[in-house]
Amino acid sequence: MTSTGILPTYQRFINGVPVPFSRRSFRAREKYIIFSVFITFGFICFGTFFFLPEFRGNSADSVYKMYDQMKRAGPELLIPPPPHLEDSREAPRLLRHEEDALADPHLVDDREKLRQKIDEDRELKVLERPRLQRSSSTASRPDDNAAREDVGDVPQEATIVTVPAALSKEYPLVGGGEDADPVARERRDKVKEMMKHAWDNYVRYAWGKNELKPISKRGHSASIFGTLPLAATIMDGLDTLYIMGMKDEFKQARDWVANELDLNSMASDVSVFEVNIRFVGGLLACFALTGDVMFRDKAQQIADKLLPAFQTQTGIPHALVNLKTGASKNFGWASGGSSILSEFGTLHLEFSYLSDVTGQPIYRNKVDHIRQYLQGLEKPNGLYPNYLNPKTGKWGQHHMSMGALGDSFFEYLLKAWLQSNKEDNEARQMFDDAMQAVLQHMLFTSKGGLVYFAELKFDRPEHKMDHLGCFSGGLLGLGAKTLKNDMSDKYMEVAKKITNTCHESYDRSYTKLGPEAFRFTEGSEAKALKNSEKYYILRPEVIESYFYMYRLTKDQKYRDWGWEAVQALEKQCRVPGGYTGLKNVYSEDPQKDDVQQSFFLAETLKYLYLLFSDDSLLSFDYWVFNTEGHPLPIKGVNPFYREASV
Ligand code: DMJ
Repeated sequence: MTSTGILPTYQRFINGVPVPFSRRSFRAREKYIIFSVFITFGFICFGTFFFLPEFRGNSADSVYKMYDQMKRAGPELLIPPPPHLEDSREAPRLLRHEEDALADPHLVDDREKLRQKIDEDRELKVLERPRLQRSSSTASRPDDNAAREDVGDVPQEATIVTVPAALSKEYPLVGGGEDADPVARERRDKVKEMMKHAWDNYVRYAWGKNELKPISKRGHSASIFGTLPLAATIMDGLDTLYIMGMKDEFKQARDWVANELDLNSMASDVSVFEVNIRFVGGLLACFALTGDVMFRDKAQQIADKLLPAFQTQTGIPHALVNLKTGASKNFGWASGGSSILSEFGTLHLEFSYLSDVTGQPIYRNKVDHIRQYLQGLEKPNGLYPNYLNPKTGKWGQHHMSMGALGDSFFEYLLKAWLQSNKEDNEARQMFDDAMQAVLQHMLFTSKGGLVYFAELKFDRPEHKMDHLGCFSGGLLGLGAKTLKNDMSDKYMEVAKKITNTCHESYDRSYTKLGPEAFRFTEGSEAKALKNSEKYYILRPEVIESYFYMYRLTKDQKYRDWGWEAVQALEKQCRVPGGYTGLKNVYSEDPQKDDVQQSFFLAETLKYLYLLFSDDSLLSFDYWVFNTEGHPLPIKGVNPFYREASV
């Protein structure tokens, strides 16, 4: 017997001579085997249906249920949605047959009503354009004139008026900022073109979804947004579009928020912190910039959905909340059910501002309570651990970090003081005290002379710095420039050195983009060692520090470093469908992660644009940026604050 195929074949002999194998049909035994295989296969395929849970019940409804679930999951799971970039910008139009039907004299009334309805829908409620008043404290600021020019000559009192959409061009202009240097202007134009590329592709392939997969050309959602498409990229991108003067794109995004953002469909666990900094922060920034009360109202509706997370024994909020049921909980991995410092400590700017623009104290009360709770706790060596148990009110593991899990808590102490026009002295004091401890226990200098913040794990330093921690250069610079005290010189010195180290982490990679975390060991400095730390996901923190440090020092090198980053982003991360992160910044041909993060539009591109603008655009004298790069006005000096009259 020889076996040359799937089925056994038999060599036949006639008189001992092998007969060439030339028959055309199967013999009976082979037919039997083939038949059995087909029967078995058919039985398995068909029979499986009876074991599927959806088919166990006898109702035909279950088929529809399944179809419905697939629809909700999003058809682009199977097929990418068709492009609708152009036509979605059009105003609603009647179809031809609708026009014809309405031509019937009996339907003239209906037609009128329909037109009226369309017109009403297109009306916007905006606050009138505010005028910057020169207070004695700001009278001599060099950029005062530029800021006054931006907002024009308008009534001082901000009152609510209703104006037709046609006048929406009358949103107060917060734009301009063209630098005197032609090179900076050219570079800024390039950044705007990058924003257009990122945005247009999001619109084309992932409109309404949280983020874009620029290579697969479809929507993407990280677990922080729960399972539903909440359009994180729209929320995060809106104010960048506005600042860059991309009016059509802004209008389209604004209309999506007004008409499509469906809070009642949000039956999903989301991160309180992420929803606050991206959604509430993004919408409040747009309210401040435009006066369009729709933004304020949406921000309030979303913040209201976060409030149940604060119902814990201590009032320290949980990390996750279900937007429909209000059930809240913490991440299982966080030190015995603890809440995380950088999360519950990064609500203050948005919640305080929301109280002021709505006249509802509840939001500020919540964050003031967190502040008071922290004030009452003993801090080990003056340091704040990353974990706090909301049930027992005790610190969890004593891990401290200026990067992940700690970072923006420190940022919001300084910025709460700035947002209050330097009246919230408690916040400034807490910032200075915390920084003193951090500088004393967590600041190190490598053998090669690089300064960095290490992490502490039960008093033992781990000589590793996160990309996330690189925001601290800009933060310390801001701390140094906004108050002259006995810490300010040290702050500025460290700010420069940290920003330099973070630049080194970029410069020491093949791609000229920095890793997620870098270490300082005997043989290697400012480089990632573990494979799991070598990725770059379009994060902003290093560029954020370049922006702050350029504004604060006017040292040209920060602009040059920013331009290096632009070139690296273009070379390594730009693809025809948008911008992607990289899996290994040290690789000559890095694999791409196929995600365009929403913070790339909110922060990375915004900070680059501002880096190449002059100081009049979102001046530090009038604006403070939340941790997601959304500008919020400073109380008392910036008439865009738009406080509710109570
Ligand atoms: C952003 O969402 C915010 O900056 C946040 O504070 C932490 N990091 C991401 C971007 O890296």
